[in-house]
This record gives sequence, C-alpha cells and structure tokens, in this order.
Amino acid sequence: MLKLCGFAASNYYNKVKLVLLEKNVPFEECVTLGTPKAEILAKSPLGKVPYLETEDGTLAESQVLVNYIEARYPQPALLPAGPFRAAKVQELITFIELHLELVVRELYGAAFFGGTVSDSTKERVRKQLAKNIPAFAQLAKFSPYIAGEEFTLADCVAVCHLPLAISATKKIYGEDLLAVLPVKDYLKRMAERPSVAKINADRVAGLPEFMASFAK
Ligand SMILES: N[C@@H](CCC(=O)N[C@@H](CS)C(=O)NCC(=O)O)C(=O)O
Repeated sequence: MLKLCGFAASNYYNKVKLVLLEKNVPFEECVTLGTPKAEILAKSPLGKVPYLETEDGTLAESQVLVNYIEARYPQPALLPAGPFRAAKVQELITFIELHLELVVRELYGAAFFGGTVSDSTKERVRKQLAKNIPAFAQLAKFSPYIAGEEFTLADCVAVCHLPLAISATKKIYGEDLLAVLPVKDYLKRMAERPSVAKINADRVAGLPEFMASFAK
C-alpha cells in the first residue's frame, strides 16, 4: 500500500493527501515529526516532505507524487483530457507554487512561527507579489473551480497553498494581498468537499504535535 510521509501541518503534504482522498486510493500515513533527519534525507534528498513510499521505491517532490498518482490511478481524472487542457492545469499549478507559494514562504517564519523578516525581504517579496498576483489572476478562473468547470489537480494545490498566502500577507503587510480575487468564496466552496474538510480537520488536529516538534 502507498505510504504518504510528512505531517498534517504541511501544505505540500496536504496537497498529495487531497489527491489520494479524491481518487479514493487506499494509503497509509506516516508522520515524520521527530524522525532523524538522516532517515528523511535518505528518502527525500532535500529532507523535505511529503515523500511517498511505493512498492517500487520512494518518490519526493509533491508534484512528482501527484503526477505519479494520476498516472497510476487515472479515475476519477484530475487532469482534463487532451494535452493542451492538461498542460493549462499544470501551468496554473506552476504559477501557484513557483510564483505565489514559494515567494510568500519567505514570510512564514515571521508570520506563523515567531521569527523575524527584514524590511528588505518584506519589500522584495511585496514587489514580486505585485507582479505575480496579477499573473496568477490572468490564469485562475474560479468558475467554479480554479481552472474552470472541473475539479482538477490545480484545486488540490490551490486549496492547500492559497490560505497561507492570505494569512501570511495579512500578518506581514496588514492586508490580504489576494483580496482582489474571489479566493475566499472559492475556499469556502471547496471546504464543503469531504476530502477538503478532512485535510482541514486533520491539520487542526495535528497542530499541537507540529508546534511541539518545532519548539524542540
Ligand atoms: N517543492 C517541495 C516543497 C516541499 C516543502 O517545502 N515541504 C516543507 C513542509 S511544507 C518541508 O519539508 N520543509 C522542511 C525543510 O525544508 O527542511 C514539494 O513540492 O514537495
């Protein structure tokens, strides 16, 4: 059986878990909090989660994991038929992860974990977001799903990453920089899906263990 390793406070872990739940794929979860770093590094070369243990070996990088799951369990499809439409979904995922999540991630320490962020980093991130949010807006549809009429892998990504972009920018800049888009309504709609409700509930339940491990 597939084993998804990581922890429920991780947005990248939850993205993959959401795909598994949506597809009704049986899987086990393995919590890596407290696991010696060397053990994680042997499975995931940068020591990041999630990673997935399969009968054939271990895979790292969440987008690799979800593409593997999509290929192995094609139904229900989370990519549209046809290479172009499927690529448009992957394009949207890249914009969310590379141009939003990875940029906002620089604020997480200060926004969520009592760390600090320098004024120059704050300014640089804000400048990048001033470019990248309109670029994301050009691609995102919210009609009703992020890539259009069908629920896709891009929703599994958006549902996990966009809440962090909202709360981190609110915390650091005093305003939700995504408020120009209908993200909040979208997230509310998505939270009604049983799979999304489950990852949200599991995240809340796992927070104390995560914060405790962080404090070590
Ligand atoms: N590009 C990676 C990002 C994963 C990632 O950043 N994971 C975080 C948790 S949300 C992590 O493992 N951080 C610990 C570390 O970097 O050592 C992916 O898509 O899997």
